[in-house]
Amino acid sequence: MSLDIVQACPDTFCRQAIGCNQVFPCPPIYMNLGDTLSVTIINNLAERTSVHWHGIVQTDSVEMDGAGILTQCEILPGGSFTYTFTPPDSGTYWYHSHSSTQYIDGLRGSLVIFNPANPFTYQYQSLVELYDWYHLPTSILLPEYLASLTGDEPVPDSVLLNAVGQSGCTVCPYSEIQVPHNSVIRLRLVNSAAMAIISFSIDGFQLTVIEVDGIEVVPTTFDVVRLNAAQRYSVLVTANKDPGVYLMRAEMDPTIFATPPPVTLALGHFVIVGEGTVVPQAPVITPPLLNPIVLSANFNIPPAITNPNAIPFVESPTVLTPLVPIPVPQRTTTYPVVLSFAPLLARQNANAGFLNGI
Ligand SMILES: [Cu+2]
Repeated sequence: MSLDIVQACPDTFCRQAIGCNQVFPCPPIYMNLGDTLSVTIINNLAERTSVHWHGIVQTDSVEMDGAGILTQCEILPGGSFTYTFTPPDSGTYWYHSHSSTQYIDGLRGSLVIFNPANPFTYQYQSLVELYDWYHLPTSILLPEYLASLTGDEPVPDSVLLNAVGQSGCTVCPYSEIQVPHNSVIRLRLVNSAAMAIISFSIDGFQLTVIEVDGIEVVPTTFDVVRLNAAQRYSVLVTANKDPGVYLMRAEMDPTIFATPPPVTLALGHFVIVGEGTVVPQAPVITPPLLNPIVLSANFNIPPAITNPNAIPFVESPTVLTPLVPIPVPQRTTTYPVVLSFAPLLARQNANAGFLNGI
């Protein structure tokens, strides 16, 4: 797979971006559990690179993890490197540059590992790739960010749903997923954003979560699934409404940015196709839900610690349960580990802190 600078206009604004094999966006990779993945990266960029396989357990193949500088020397401009590994788990993953800010410029894609013993029932599947999109390249954004005194991260210009968004357009493009009437489709949601928290929903349909970051879970139904950057969920959707066009929504949470992004919503078309029926072109208008059931990762902030000898371990409660629970290993040996944390400080706008004084 070659890495190339290409023209990209995913939300109708055109800019230079990183593509793969001369194409933006970079392609998804599909494989079966048990297969060996072998990808040769040919670096046609003018800078060093590396490609990380996000979420893949690399127990016996650490040198293939793709964390530039940490697990390998970066791939020089004009150079190449072959990643070869056999993932131990099925599920929905993604790959991205692990060098500088290249993935925000486009070096990202999805990695799907099919489970031959799939326990769920569905007839179709599709990826739903979600990420924030910047109209300026990070070669401009990063120096600006590091030079600013506010520490505010760059604000994205729009959000993309399967590499299509709507920004300042009157005739806008929409991504499309087609599904036959009355069938069940598995949507593999991937948030490969730089920063954005993105909520996904389909007007008038419920989403039944069956996978979280490669772990199959007991099917649980929601109206909206909210993904933090790098999270993945698989959801089942039953196409049991009349053939027609329904709206998929990818909505960025504007509150994490210093100023709200100019565009926070990307729409896509979820098209139910009936045999012998002509699908109406206009999207079906569905009234918004008053109390949508939202799945959201829960980040609990531990209570203030007053007794240094009694540090509470706070687990995040979750409404999801693994399909095959893996018991916590029995404790056989106790290793005391002392960790001390010093407050964060701003250094060249990179958030920094001290762990055990380092
Ligand atoms: Cu990653």
